[in-house]
Amino acid sequence: MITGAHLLVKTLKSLGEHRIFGMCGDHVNALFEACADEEVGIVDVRHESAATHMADAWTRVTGGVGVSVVQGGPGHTNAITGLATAWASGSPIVAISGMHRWNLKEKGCIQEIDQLEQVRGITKWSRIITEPERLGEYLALAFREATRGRPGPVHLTIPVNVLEASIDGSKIKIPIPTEYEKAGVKDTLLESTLELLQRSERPVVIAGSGVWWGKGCESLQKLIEMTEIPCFTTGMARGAVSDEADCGFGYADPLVNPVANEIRESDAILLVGTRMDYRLRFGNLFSEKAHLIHVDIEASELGKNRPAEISIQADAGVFLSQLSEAAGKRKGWKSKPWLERLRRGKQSSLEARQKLENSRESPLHPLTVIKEVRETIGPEAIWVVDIGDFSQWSRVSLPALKPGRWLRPGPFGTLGATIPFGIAAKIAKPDLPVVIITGDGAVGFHGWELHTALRHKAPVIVIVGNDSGWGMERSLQQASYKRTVGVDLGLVRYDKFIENLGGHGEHVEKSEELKPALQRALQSNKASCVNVMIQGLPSPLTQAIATQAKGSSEEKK
Ligand SMILES: Cc1ncc(C[n+]2csc(CCOP(=O)(O)OP(=O)(O)O)c2C)c(N)n1
Ligand SMILES: [Mg+2]
Repeated sequence: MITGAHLLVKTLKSLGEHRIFGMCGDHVNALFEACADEEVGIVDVRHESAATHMADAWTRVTGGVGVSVVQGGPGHTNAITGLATAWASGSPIVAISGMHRWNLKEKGCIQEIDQLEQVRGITKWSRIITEPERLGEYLALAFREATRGRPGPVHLTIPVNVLEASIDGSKIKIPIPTEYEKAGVKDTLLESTLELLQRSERPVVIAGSGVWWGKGCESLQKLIEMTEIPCFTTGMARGAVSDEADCGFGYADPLVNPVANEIRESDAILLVGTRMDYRLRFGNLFSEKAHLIHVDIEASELGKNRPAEISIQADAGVFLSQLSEAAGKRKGWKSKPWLERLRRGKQSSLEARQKLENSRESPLHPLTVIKEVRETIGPEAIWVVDIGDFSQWSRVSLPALKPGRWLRPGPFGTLGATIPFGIAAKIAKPDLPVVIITGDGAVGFHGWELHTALRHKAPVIVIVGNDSGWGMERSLQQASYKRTVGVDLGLVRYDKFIENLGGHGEHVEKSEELKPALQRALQSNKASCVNVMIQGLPSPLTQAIATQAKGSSEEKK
């Protein structure tokens, strides 16, 4: 005889996951017990939203499926922001919430809420499991639903009596993962795509998260090296082609990457694995005359906001593998004068920011901080970059060099998600430095998870750009209303906060203090916080938004 919880955990292992992110609670304690018996690791957090954020980052970094486990009722509602963040980014996670005993349903017991109703708009699929014998079957279904088609979060609510129930384990088959072949694209579509790109004078490729989820990064690199078509990246495809590669031109966003202004001049654009949403200005980032080829796993995304000339419903990885092979059979690829023009643009934007990067002012210019961090930590780092202005400056000057090493909260714009993101990334990749770039406002959301980082020996380095306030909103308020309200935080020593928890703290006011402080933080091998006093300057992105109409906050990323 085994418990329902044991069946669930045995299935989890069979599906390839050996770790969960969560918080204890009487609804899920049986599940924690089963994890201990089955040697499944538990990253126990200080707030349930951190559990879903960690599951999200785990998924992004490992390519697996992150699993969170939380108490029903308030544990469940606390986890929702992490779920919504994963939903907007298309991260496949399985979020499990406990629940009171099933036979108390609708009697008015403590922590009762319609949990499925709460997550309906932010999950691909959600179920309550009431039969303990079916727990394994439902977990396997949840994994499938999370990963098939466009990936995304799914949810399971499990009443405590179902987890605690005794069942005859010998009668139950533990599910195993299902491997399947993904459908390919017709040769004629590949040929017309290549024809269009080869005929054009100013082609570009814009790669988005679908390339990462579809495991298409290598094929993309091959395609770009062979064809010498300039490539821009966004979302989880950052680094799929290095920003420093000959044909890699960085962020597909002119507000953080001046070379991306050239995208408007392109006459043929291959959009692969990315939606035509606000990041691509709903399709207005391109000239009206440009020929568009749009490839997405979700047919409903094709033609949304702007019709493409060729629309292909396909997994980005399958498509790129076929396309790079077909491109290799074609003769006549040669670099176009356009490529040189973009290279000059890349060089001049590097030069344009050098003066600020080398400034010795105090408080420090954000670009000075980022340059020092970039050079001291080195090219192997996983960068985890938040939402506020200090983070937006980092988007300008931190290059993405390898796939899977650049994490952001994504289109939900969840300020503060980066601390749980970074901790999960460090647990997933303990040999790589993980650096969290965040603001003094953002650090307040999940700062207590640094305690989790310390307990779980995940030595992340948190760089707090401290401008004593909610800087981005301060600048936007000033621009729109000519005064500021509710944006000042005063000086808080976040380095002392982490020291109090047992971690390593550094406080930096002058540029020459920064490098040694970063080195000490690295060497401490503990979760650390470098509190750097910076000038609260609007980033180029915020400057651009400030010149637009009030409330255009959808531009913020
Ligand atoms: C959860 C959440 N709350 C509020 C916001 C709105 N918001 C965006 S940037 C910002 C200010 C960030 O301040 P800080 O983290 O100190 O960074 P700074 O801009 O000062 O560098 C706020 C409040 C948001 N994006 N997400
Ligand atoms: Mg701030």
